[in-house]
Amino acid sequence: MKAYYYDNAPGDQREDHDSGREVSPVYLESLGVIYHHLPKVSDVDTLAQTRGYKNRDEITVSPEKMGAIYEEKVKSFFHEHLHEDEEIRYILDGEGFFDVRSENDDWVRIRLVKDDLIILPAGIYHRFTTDSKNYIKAMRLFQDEPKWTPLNRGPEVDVNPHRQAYLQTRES
Ligand code: KMT
Ligand code: NI
Repeated sequence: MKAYYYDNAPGDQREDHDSGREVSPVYLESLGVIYHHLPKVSDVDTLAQTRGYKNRDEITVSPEKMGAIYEEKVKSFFHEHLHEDEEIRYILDGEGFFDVRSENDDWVRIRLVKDDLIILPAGIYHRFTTDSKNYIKAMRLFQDEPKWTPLNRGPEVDVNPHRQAYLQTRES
């Protein structure tokens, strides 16, 4: 894992876009974003159990797996959105970027590689992309009835109760 401010330069979303300003795991925690490096899947099982996660699946995001829809999918993952539940991703292979909004509404880019696990809190605005290698395999963990609908950023979603609850937690 490496986290840094996104440079906002034009160019493909899959490039590094590293501004050179690093972001620490402690700062990520202040945003409610939790990171673990877990080489043992049994540790993922424990974390899932502790947080009440009962289901999981695996997704491979690559042109080989997705074919013609790959480019479209990558673009759709990159639309800024939030969820009403937390989002847990465990990287099984390859690498990719999760971008999350900082307190000042800047993008913080989190580069995840194999064995990295990230927990994004409900209500945080974020987006995802593969990197220039165009390959990531990830485990997605689900609670009982997750509401996975991505809610795209906009005036209505800004006042969503889960968004408001997130902002309150972040302030405290
Ligand atoms: C997400 O939440 O955008 C995804 O699930 C993308 C694929 S998982 C690395
Ligand atoms: Ni998401």
